[in-house]
Amino acid sequence: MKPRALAAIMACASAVCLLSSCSGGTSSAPVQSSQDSITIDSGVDLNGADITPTSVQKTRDFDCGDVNEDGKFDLSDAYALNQYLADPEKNPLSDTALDKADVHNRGNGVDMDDYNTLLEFDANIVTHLPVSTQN
Ligand SMILES: [Ca+2]
Ligand SMILES: [Ca+2]
Repeated sequence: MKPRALAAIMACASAVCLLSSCSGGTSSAPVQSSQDSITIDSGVDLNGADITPTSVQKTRDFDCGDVNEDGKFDLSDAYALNQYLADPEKNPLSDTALDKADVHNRGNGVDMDDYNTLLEFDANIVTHLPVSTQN
């Protein structure tokens, strides 16, 4: 097992060496395969984050998260809450909107946690609103 693992590391290391040392080299095949494995390694997380959202089923209790009260949830709701948090006097929200904006630990009012939760819901990191971190 160990020699095999070591061989894999050596192969990987030499591939990296090839990559870094062969700018202008004539053999493109080894570089090609190295780039492929690097792409896969670094792309799994990125792709996972990007691909997962399209297949995620998101749910909301009542009209939770619809801060701008247009009947649906999107990034503009997070924006509306952001504007309110930045300057409540200049960008007031109705009591109903504030209730819908309280998506994180409902009942504790609106703060940056609610805003972040809206962003996470939009990005499919959170799949259900509201969110509670209290037991
Ligand atoms: Ca909305
Ligand atoms: Ca809250």
